[in-house]
Amino acid sequence: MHHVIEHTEHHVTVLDKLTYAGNRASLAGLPDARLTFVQGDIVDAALVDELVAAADAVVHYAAESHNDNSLDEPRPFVDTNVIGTFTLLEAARRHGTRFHHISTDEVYGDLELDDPARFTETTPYNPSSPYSSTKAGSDLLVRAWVRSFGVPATLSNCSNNYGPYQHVEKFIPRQITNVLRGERPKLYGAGRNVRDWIHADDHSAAVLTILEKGVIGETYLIGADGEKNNKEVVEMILTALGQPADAYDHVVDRPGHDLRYAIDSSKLRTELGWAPRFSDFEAGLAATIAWYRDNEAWWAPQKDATEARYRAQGQ
Ligand code: TDX
Repeated sequence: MHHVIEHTEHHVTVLDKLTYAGNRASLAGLPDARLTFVQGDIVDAALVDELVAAADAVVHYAAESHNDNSLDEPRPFVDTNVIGTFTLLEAARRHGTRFHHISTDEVYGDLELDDPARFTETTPYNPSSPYSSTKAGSDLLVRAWVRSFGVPATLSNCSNNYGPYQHVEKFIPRQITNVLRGERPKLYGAGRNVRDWIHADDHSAAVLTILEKGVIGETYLIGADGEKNNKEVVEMILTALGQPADAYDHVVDRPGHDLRYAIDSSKLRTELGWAPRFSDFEAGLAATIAWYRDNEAWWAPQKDATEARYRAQGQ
């Protein structure tokens, strides 16, 4: 959103349900003339139809996205991620609207820690969690709507995002805000799991590139060669905030916890000419820490409820 407003002339209509994860304050400061905000649900077919009828393109970011929540209560994931995507696709089909579907590398399952392989666009789907299985299902719906109905859609599957405005349930902002509040970071299991980190601005730039230059029906993997294990990341956060690098707790592991994700984004780089701007993870992390330090009013209202939910799960 911020990226599109800053880098294009487009008018943007945001459709957001404002669940626990939504925050109207994330749009504060953006120019009113460029932005329309609609509170609503992507499974509301009448509302979706009205909005899609008036749009040149739909970029479908809306999802229930947190694995831990999907293990606790899967139903909203099926409703929003599967039925919601279906509802948007049907509207795009009726109006012939350009559609871009945002998805995740988790649809490919996980890799062994010592496997040199990375995910590519041809890796077989093998999702592990209720969350990733609903995202995999939504991807397949998009592919079928391209093939069967000619919906002009592209897809992208991105690795783990970090940066400003990320809900404090996610790994990096949870640990930053814990330390800022004098709490110890919480590492699931031994902390050896590897995630492939990309700055959210790089993800946004990639999506815009695909929207402008992507080939209809194609999938593009988005990643910035940012593999790190969780223990390394926690140690970097603690060090950056002036704490001993080992001042964290190990907590109960996530059931079915995917070991490693890693993206090969060659197709996007060579065919569409995209490249990440945040290649220095430590610098991007430092800027993210500074943002959370300066924006406590944005995250404080979410923090207690998030930690209460984690405590109930022993995490
Ligand atoms: O407190 C924590 N401690 C911890 O060790 C939390 C919240 C997480 N973790 C671990 C679990 C993962 O190995 O950190 C890693 C990252 O966890 P999440 O932030 O929950 O992300 P992940 O499960 O990898 O999924 C994220 O990236 C892919 C997003 O939530 C998904 O929506 C996206 O599709």
